[in-house]
Amino acid sequence: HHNNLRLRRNCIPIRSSLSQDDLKRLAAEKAVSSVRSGMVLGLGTGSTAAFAVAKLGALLQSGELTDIVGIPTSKRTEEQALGLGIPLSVLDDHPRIDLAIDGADEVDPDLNLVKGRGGALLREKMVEAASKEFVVIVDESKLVDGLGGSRLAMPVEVVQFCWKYNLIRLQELFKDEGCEAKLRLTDDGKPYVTDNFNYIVDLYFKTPIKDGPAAGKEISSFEGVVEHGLFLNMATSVIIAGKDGVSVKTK
Ligand code: ABF
Repeated sequence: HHNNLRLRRNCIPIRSSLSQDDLKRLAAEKAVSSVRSGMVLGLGTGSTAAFAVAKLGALLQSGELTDIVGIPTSKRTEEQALGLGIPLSVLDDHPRIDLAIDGADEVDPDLNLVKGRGGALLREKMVEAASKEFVVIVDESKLVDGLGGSRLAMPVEVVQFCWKYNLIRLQELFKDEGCEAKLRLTDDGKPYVTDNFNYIVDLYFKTPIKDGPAAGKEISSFEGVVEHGLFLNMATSVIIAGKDGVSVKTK
């Protein structure tokens, strides 16, 4: 009986047995394969980026890569990288980054992104804007026709002071898109606090955002808004892992 089971399992084609985590790892490792010794690297946040950081750590450990400096985009990533012995620094000391690798929540056909469901949008945007190359790694579930189209959160980081005032203004700004704005909470019902000690207002759209650049500008113009999750015109390429293989889209 036992043998039979094993036999059957071996017969399943590898492709169909790939889990979402396998896909994230495939995309991550493809991105890391373009890292060269001596590079300054932006290290992303989230479960997909964590696979990239893990692979980087392994390549440093085996000596296949040397002389790498990582610029983490969150405290979480900093901890992971420190645990793997990856040398770290900050933008202040490395204002020019060679390559940043990070995940995303949504990718549209023009490689514009929604990011920040993981809460690290501000540091991610600063680091990725400072990178010569910004490679996004996703499994195919992140692809959308229009930003906001996944019906999942589009985050806006706001200062704690009068956060509700900004929540109402944001909801009003996107009333044509049927926007519902909510303060992000932790599992125990307290406001989620970012690495920069701010709150996050999550925007949920009924229809995709019509004009991304205009929306980004308007959100940023609100006093007390620190950053938003629209990453427009920033990705230089997107690596997409799907059941049928890994593909690369470049601008
Ligand atoms: C970061 O991690 C964020 O910008 C994005 O919100 C999230 C994606 O996480 P995961 O890879 O776990 O889906 O890239």
